[in-house]
Amino acid sequence: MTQGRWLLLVAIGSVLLIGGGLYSLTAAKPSGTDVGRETKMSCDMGISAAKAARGVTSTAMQPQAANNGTGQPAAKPSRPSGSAPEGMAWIPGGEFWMGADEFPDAQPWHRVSLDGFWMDKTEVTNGQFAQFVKATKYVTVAERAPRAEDFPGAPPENLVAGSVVFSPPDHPVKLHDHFQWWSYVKGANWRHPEGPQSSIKNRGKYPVVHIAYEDVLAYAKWVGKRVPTEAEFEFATRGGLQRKPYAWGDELKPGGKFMANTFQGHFPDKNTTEDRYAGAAPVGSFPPNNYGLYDMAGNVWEWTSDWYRHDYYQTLVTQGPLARNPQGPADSVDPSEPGVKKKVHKGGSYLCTDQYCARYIAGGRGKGEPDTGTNHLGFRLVRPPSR
Ligand SMILES: [Ca+2]
Repeated sequence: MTQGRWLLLVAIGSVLLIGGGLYSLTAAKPSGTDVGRETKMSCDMGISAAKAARGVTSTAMQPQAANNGTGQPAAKPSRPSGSAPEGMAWIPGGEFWMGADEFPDAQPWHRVSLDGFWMDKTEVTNGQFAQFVKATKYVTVAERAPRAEDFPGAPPENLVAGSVVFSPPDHPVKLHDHFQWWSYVKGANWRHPEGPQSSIKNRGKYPVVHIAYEDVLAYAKWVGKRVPTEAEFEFATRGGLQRKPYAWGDELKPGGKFMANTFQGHFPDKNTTEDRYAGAAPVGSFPPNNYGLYDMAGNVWEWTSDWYRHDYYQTLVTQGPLARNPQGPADSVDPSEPGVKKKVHKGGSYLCTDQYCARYIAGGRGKGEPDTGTNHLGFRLVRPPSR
């Protein structure tokens, strides 16, 4: 078990509201959400503040040129013959610029070369996950009661199955304390995304949420696919565009059109839902990118297989001008929560706004503990070509 889930369950000051089945963690230590844990990162202040805080790292470490000095060709981009696996798109591989101007942990920009792969066109849906559970009787992490021996010091009343749910205040709040809008809800899991009273009835086409990393691995094994690396996810997001801020180009809303499910209004208290969705949307509700992939930006965050280190890109550029099929660092470091191991999340969610998070930007990076799902985190998978 990771320290973060332990922190969540032993948090002094947790309040159990039996009637609502709600654990308020207002006075708790950081835990449980990828957005929430980012309060010490400048990128969480919104785009303008993030750019202002970018400082000295952005220009000094830029690689000099594409594919400079390697003398080796890029990965072969040819599409395998035969029909595509159901629901998957061919991502041709090749070289691209990876990074972002807006976030210190996404710098410097660096060149990456990838082999081609198949990728799910959409986030994995409730309907797809239900098939897996029906076939295997799998029980997700959020559905299991935490064991006392895994969480020494946790009050017994806190050892209940549940997950982290966005529970916004009804008034404006300062953005430094994410427990003002995140709560640990007893009985929240993929079948009950907002808690025991909610369900996924008529939400078969919505992305499955409250999925921990081991749940992703179990589904992947069953379906014969694997989790994308961070580089694969970002390459696929960009759809062949080079160094653009968004998966579709230069503007967040070209011609006034919403291209992704994000948050409009005043975060977190007033969601004006100009893009029609306050929460998750059915997969494929917004236009696909150049590779035919939907919701690579927004809707729900998605797991990748990489461990998160804030300085990983800085390390990569010291190892050569071109990173080939990078798999992420060997360990995890997040300065905002030292000692807590996290995986990289990509794509941002329906809660990302230019006031906070903003990681629907193609090079943005999120992060979260492997044992922690939320109601704005899901996944999709990839498959190498069969040769
Ligand atoms: Ca997504």
